[in-house]
Amino acid sequence: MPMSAAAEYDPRLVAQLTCQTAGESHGRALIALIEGMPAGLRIDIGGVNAELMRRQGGYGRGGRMKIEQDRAEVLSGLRGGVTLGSPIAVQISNRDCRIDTAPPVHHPRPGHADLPGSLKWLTTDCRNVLERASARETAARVAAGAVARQVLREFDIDVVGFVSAIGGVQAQVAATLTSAELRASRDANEAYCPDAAAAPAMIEAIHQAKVDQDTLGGVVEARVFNAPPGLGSCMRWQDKLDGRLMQAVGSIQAIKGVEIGAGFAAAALPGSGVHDEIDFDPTLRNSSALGFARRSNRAGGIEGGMSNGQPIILRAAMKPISTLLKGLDSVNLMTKEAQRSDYERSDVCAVPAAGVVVENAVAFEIARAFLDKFGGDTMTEVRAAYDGFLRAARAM
Ligand code: EPS
Repeated sequence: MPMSAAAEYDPRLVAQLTCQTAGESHGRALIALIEGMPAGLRIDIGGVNAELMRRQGGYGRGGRMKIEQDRAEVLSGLRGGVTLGSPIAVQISNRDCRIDTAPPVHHPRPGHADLPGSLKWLTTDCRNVLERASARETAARVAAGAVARQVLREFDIDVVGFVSAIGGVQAQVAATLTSAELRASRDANEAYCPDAAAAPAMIEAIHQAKVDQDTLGGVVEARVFNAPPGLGSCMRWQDKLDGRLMQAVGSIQAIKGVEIGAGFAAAALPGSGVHDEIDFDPTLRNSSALGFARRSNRAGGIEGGMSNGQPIILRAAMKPISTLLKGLDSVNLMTKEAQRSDYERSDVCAVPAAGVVVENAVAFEIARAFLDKFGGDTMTEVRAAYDGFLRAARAM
C-alpha cells in the first residue's frame, strides 16, 4: 500500500454504516445498498415490508400508490435471513415502469426540482431531472432504515415517527407517552397522528385541500427511546449527532426545516427557561440516562452534538407538494411563454408518509452513530462493546 493511502486508511471508516440509493420514479426499481452492517443479525423482512406499506398509506395519497405494492427483495448480504457483514442490496420494483415512454415535461412546477435541475443538466425536458428527484426515492430510504434499525432493536432502542401538524391543525402529544403508546395511538387513524382529537380535523383539512385542487404540508416528529449517552461526538464537527440527523432528515424531499428539542422556540427564551437541570437518582441507574435525571427535555436528548440518555426529539417541517391539480403560473422552457405548471396526478398531502420516512431516516442515522461507537464485525462484538460501556459508565 503506498504511504499516502496507508496514512488515510481507517478501518473504522471502512466499516461505517452507509446507504446509497438508486432508481428513478418510473424506472425498473429502487435500490438501497447498505454497507457496514455487522454479521450475525437476523433480518425481519416482514418488518421492512410493514414500513414500506405504511409509507404508501396515510390519508391524502394519490393514484400512484394504488398502482404500486412496494415490497423489499433482498438481493445480497443475507444467508438464511442472517447478515453476513457483506453489502445488503434491497430492491423495490416499480409496477408503473415507463421511463422510456413517459412524455417530456416542459412546464416546470414551482417548488419542485424541475427548473433548477433542468438548468443544471442543460435540458428543456424536466423529466430528465424529476424522475430521480421524485419522492418515490423515499421508498429506498425507508427500506434502508427499516433494515439498519434492526441493530437498534437488539438493544431495545426504539424510534417512533408521527404527524404533529397538518396545515393549520396542530396535535397535542404528551411527552410522557411510551413508544408502545405512541405507536398504538398513531396507528389508530389515517393521519398517523397520536392525538385522536386532532386526527379527524387533519383529515378534513386534507379533504378540503383536495376539493380546492390544492396541496397541504405539515410537521412530523420522531422520538428515539432508550438511546445511550455518547452517540455522536463533539470532537469533529462532522460527527455531531444533531448535525447528522439534520442532514439525514433535511435531505428528504419537501422537508424545509428540522429542529431538535425546543428548536427555534428556544431562541426566544432565557437560558433558565431552556436548559434541562440535572438531578441524580440512583434508582434510575439502569435507565438509558444512567441515573442522571432531567426536569425537562428541551435539548431534545442532544447536548454538545452527543446523545445524553434522554429521549431524542426531532421535528421536521414539510412544505405542501408542488404538483397542484389547479397548477401554478410557470413558463414553457422551450418558448419561454407563460404556461401553467404540468399536472398528471399527485398526492394532496404526503405528511403522514413523511412521518414514516423521517422515522426510518432517523433510525438509520441513530444506528450509524450506534455502530460508530459500539461497532464491530459481528453482533457478538457489538454486544460486548455496548455492555462494556454501560458497565464502565455505571461504575463511574
Ligand atoms: C411517490 C411517487 C410519485 C408521487 C410522489 C411520491 O409517483 P408519480 O410521480 O408517478 O405520481 O406520487 O412524488 C412526489 C410527490 C413528487 O413531487 O415527486 C412515492 O412513491 O412516494
